[in-house]
Amino acid sequence: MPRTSDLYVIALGSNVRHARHGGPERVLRAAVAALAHAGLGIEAMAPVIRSAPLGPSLRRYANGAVLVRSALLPPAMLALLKSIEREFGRRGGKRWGSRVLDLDIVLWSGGEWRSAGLCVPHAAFRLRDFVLRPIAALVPNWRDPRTGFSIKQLHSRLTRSLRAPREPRPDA
Ligand code: A4P
Ligand code: MG
Repeated sequence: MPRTSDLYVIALGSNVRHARHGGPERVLRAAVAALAHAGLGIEAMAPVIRSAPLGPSLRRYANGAVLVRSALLPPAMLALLKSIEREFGRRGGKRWGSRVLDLDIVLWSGGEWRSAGLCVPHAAFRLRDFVLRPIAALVPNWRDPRTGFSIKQLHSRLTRSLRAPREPRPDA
């Protein structure tokens, strides 16, 4: 059967101003326009959130997510996302360093995909509030093919574990 319309959830992140588009939130909006211009069908966009940086960067991020429709298979989708990151001036650099635009494939309606340099669902998305929060607003009932939990369940489990008081150390 020809693939005519797979769905993808793409996460967007930015913590650097773009000379033309402006601050991180505007970068995300311009990136969604670029995804549409590249031929992806934009089904829905999650509200953009601001989040504290995970990792060495000091600047706060704007994070968001979009649900898109496309006939591309995951490797072709990744190549397209990388070309849009480059269009926005992102250069290969320090892992987790500040970036004008980061586009990650989080979920794909085909389920799981693994090939050189590509892992779908995204390897770390279950542990990141800045990824799960926008996605929970977008596709709360989408099931993670690996764990069977819905996005809403994954997000509330993460929120609970982040809030849970630490166990006292035995020697404390
Ligand atoms: N790759 C493998 N699977 C995927 C996938 N599903 N989607 C490979 C996209 N890429 C995937 O990514 C490195 C390589 O991962 C890609 O070349 C691709 O082959 P990258 O975007 O070039 O580098 P990176 O983003 O620095 O690494 P990584 O591991 O993707 O970092 P993350 O997970 O994107 O984290 N704090 C806040 N608050 N908000 C953020 O958005 N982002 C990061 C980066 C750190 N801290 C943050 C945020
Ligand atoms: Mg990335």
